[in-house]
Amino acid sequence: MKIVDAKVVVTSPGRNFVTLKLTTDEGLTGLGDATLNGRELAVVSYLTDHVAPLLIGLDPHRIEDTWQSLYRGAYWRRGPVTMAAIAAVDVALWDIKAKAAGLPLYQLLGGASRERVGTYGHANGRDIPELLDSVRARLAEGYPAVRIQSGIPGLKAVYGVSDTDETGAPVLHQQARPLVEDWDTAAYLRHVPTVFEAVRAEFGAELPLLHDSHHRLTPVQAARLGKDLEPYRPFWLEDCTPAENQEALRLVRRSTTTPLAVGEVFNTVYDYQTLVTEQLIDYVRSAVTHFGGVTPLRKLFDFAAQYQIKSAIHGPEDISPVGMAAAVHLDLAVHNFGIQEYSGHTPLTDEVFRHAYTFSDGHLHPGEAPGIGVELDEELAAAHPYAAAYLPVNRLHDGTVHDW
Ligand code: CS2
Ligand code: MG
Repeated sequence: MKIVDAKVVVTSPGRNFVTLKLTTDEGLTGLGDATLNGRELAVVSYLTDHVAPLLIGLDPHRIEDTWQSLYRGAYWRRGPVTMAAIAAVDVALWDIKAKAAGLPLYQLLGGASRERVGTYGHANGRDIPELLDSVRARLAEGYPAVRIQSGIPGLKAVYGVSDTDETGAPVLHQQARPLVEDWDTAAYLRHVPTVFEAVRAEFGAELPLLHDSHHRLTPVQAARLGKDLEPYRPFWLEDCTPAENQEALRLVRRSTTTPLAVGEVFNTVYDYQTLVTEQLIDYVRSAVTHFGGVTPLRKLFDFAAQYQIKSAIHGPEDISPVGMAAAVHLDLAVHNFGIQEYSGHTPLTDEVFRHAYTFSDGHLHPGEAPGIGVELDEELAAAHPYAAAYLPVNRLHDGTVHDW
């Protein structure tokens, strides 16, 4: 079998998605997600101008060899653009291989290790009453766990809250320049424990509660928050401090027993080496789409398993249904599964990307369709062209730019 066509489809059914479609001489097709929120066109060019021509004529069954050739052959390694492009090729090849076998992908990854995949949803509120209503809405949808993000008194626009739709998913800012949000760490550190206090008082001690600090704290501030939240037993505190400096988590780890989740912005195993081998975290967060695909992410989970660390694949609405489908196959198969983030997508997105995975009673299942189980409606995709969109940027009151 040989690859005869490699096509990049960019569509925006409510937000931008980049999809790679590979076609073989036997008529089999494979899809891969290459969406990098806010920098989509960089990956489009990487794929279109530098990778697609190299794929024509290759044997699609040689997934490992193709992955190694794209990673090592580029010379310039790692980084979100490179690894999103490689991920799209990897997932499309797994899609083809599984279709050729007539099996759902998870069966090629060792088969099911569980009956279904547990998830968490996003609850957001500009204030605590609004957040409590959002938690109720997620519980009514069956989510067994909920991430809670709240507005901060004195701040106008805060991550995960300033622009969210009725499902709690952040609304895309289709604009020529990034929206500027404001930040005050001291106000945040004072407020978050009161948020947990209110949610625990309303929903009790057992509901798994997650929170995302979104890279905004120093290590000692993260240690402070981890300790302050211990009475509320969080399921995890996510991205508590920028973790490119992996050693920064040592201070946090020795200061608190609050479980830590890190890694949605990480794209190779080297970003985790110290975090995993020193057991500085409890969950690895990379998505199939940003980590180079199923092939390397499975290896990361096996590496993490040696240190009793679990998976928690990144799953907001800017991971396309193609990337989500690949994630759910991996979730069903790996032994050290932790939890799957799931925001869902707009109805139009689900029409563009018809998927076999299902979400019911707070759990996902990849379905039994051969491959990853996603069909792309290219005509409908073409009817919703790319629209420039940026992630917000964050500034302190004095105007200093801060992590968003
Ligand atoms: C967030 C993401 O889901 C999360 O944990 O960190 O929503 C993140 O803000 C977006 O994926 C950025 O594109
Ligand atoms: Mg996050």
